[in-house]
Amino acid sequence: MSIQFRNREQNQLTKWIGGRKKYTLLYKASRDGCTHTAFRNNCNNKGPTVTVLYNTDNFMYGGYTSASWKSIGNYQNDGSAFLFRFYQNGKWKPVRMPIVNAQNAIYDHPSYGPTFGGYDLHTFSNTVNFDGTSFPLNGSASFGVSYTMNGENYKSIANGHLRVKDIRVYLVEDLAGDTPLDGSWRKTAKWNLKLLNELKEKVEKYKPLKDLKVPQARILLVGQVGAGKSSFFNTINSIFRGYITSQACSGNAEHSLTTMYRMYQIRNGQSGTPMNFRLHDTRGLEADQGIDSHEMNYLLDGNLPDRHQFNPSVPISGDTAGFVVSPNLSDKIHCVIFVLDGSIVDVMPEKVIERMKNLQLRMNQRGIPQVVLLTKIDKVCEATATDISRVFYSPVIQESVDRVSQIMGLPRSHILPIKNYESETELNANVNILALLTLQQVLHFANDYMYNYLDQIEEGKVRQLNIRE
Ligand SMILES: Nc1nc2c(ncn2[C@@H]2O[C@H](COP(=O)(O)OP(=O)(O)O)[C@@H](O)[C@H]2O)c(=O)[nH]1
Ligand SMILES: [Mg+2]
Repeated sequence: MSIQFRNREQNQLTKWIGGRKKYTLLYKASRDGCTHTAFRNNCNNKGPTVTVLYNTDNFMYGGYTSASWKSIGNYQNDGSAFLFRFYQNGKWKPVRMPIVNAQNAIYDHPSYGPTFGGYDLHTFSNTVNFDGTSFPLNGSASFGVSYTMNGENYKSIANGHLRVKDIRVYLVEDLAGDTPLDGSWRKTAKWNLKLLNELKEKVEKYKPLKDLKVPQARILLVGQVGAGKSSFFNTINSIFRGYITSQACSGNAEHSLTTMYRMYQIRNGQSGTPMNFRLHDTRGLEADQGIDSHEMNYLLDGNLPDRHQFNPSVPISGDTAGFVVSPNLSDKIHCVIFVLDGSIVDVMPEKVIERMKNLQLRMNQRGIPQVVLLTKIDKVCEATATDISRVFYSPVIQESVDRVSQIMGLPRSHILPIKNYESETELNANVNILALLTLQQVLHFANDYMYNYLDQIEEGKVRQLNIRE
């Protein structure tokens, strides 16, 4: 038995859970570290998850919960939770152990790893170091407290110890809701001029939450040079201008064409007044240069001014020209868009992925929602190139979306395929619809972040502290 989570295991789980399911890796101890912070940063507030332990004697087992991990410091109720075993001594021996005391389905403590029941299975607390061959987990297993064991015990499930090669947590999502009957893999309203006008109007009327006195949602674009960050701004800008513009320089260049931080406004076509969101265009992110976590902290917290000149040889500090010393919520980033070139996601360098993961950590620490803009889909699927409205019917694009969702550990609904204007001289209704669907989605996520912030204010929990590492 190798360390994996393939069709056999996935199909078995789906049978136990019911319906049609899709699994996305959120957390991997061997990659992210066996620490409560890594687990919490990657898995809190994501939805139903399955935790899988790979023990050193080739026992593979774990637990499923439909409750979202949240660090509430208490038990969570979940009548559909269960523990399970896939392999015993490397042999396929699937067994499911259902919850009996639903009140105590999981114990959701901020300094704990995944913990099921009245400590039926407590994986670890705080930090466990890799000892060269395994993670000797510091949790405990009192199987049979909140779950029925169906004749199984600690020995038959885990060989009586908690030494594991890895712990993985996967997001469990519904496939059915995402697969409309007409053959498309993502449901949208019918694409026509009515939809286009409705979308435009919604974006024009968009307002961030009133109570927070945030005049504009701030959306940060992050990605490799040439991924299409500047082109996305140009595309949105063109839609509202009513003709193709290229205000933000775009093009192919070895290094980043964008060396200046720009907080682009988009003006409402009719009145010419700026709309209530800004797209922040940054310099590129490369394997060994470009935007790093240090810079990212300042970007996310709103410390850097519009037109800040990125200078790799001078690290950002309080002395940086125009440095915003005490930014408030309206200066901060409310949603991040990772821009990935859809035509090369298969060959994205490992180092770039690693860097993005690092940046994600900064965003997760702040609870900032993230989406992926998958650009250049016209280069991925010919049918879509000739008719952009085919995008959600294209199996190739669906596959790319799945893969990126795995790589980034984000739900598939956060992966948004797009075609930017690049060589066109005239607007196209379907290109506009897709771009506006995407923008609308992003604005929803920005609002989610602000709602969360509002909740925290009401609970008196907002710490004015900026997170720095
Ligand atoms: N075919 C195609 N080309 C695109 C698309 N988006 C951007 N491009 C091209 O990709 C190149 C890099 O885009 P740019 O916006 O400058 O990338 P940035 O470095 O992320 O700002 C330009 O030549 C664009 O015309 C797209 O959706 N389809
Ligand atoms: Mg650019």
